[in-house]
Amino acid sequence: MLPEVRAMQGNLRCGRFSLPLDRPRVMGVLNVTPDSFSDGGRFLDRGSALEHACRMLSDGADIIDIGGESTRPGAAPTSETDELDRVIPLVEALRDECDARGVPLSVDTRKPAVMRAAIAAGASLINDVGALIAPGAIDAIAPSEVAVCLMHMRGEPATMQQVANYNDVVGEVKAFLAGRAAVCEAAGIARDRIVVDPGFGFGKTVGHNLALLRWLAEIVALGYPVAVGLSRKSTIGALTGREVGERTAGSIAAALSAVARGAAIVRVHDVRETVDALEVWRAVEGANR
Ligand code: HH2
Repeated sequence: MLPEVRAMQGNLRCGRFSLPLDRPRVMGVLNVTPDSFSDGGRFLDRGSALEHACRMLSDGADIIDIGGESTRPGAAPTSETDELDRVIPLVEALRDECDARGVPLSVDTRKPAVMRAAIAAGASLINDVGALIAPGAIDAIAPSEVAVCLMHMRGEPATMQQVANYNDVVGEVKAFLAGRAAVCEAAGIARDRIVVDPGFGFGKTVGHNLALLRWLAEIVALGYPVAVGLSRKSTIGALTGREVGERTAGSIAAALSAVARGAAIVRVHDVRETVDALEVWRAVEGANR
């Protein structure tokens, strides 16, 4: 995608930040869960979570996304109390450092109570893999100034791979995201606060994920900034034959494929490597002759 076309994506309004989307942005993942598929248990201890967040900031993350519930295929739900206990103290602890660096904090949650507490604690973006479907979720966001990421998922994490059936995966995901964005706008969430995400791996086979990536420009054509999360996912494992800890190169190839088709935000575990890869990609895209 040409730099001048990307500049037309404007700014994402998220709380006290306005994030220019004239270049692809890197969202660093911080999972404070015992069971996340790639980093479960590693950052449950507050000290290691903060250390990892600071490392991602110095590695060039543009957004930090804190999650207190795993949504990997087959994951069991987390209680509201556990999620609040895991996430809110981290938002409070990271807020000043992130503010100083101009980096919005995102909270990855499906629960309205966690959304409200996260916003009160200083989060600027709510990343909801359930696209604000939970009763009360839209009401938790609408009166605030935060941005929201609406992701497509079919079914629930515990069972979603059993319902991975589509006639036209790209068209169906696009229609779902357009519908959810319209509902949010009608409820008072302005267009420049909305990000959409096709939800790679959420009720999708390898073939579905590849089709969504190849035709990502159709989702971009909706006119909302598009976020993608392919980092270390099982599709990368299926294509490369690599275990979770060895999927960085494959994940970067997927991230570059996505930004080349117009993705505005890439949600990744390997921030430094992705930032480097995007620097090279951007230099090529901006070259003159
Ligand atoms: N993927 C995961 C979690 N949240 N949010 C968005 N917007 N897009 C994604 O693709 C996405 C997401 C799953 O990855 P991860 O957080 O690493 O694992 P787990 O759910 O097991 O914690």
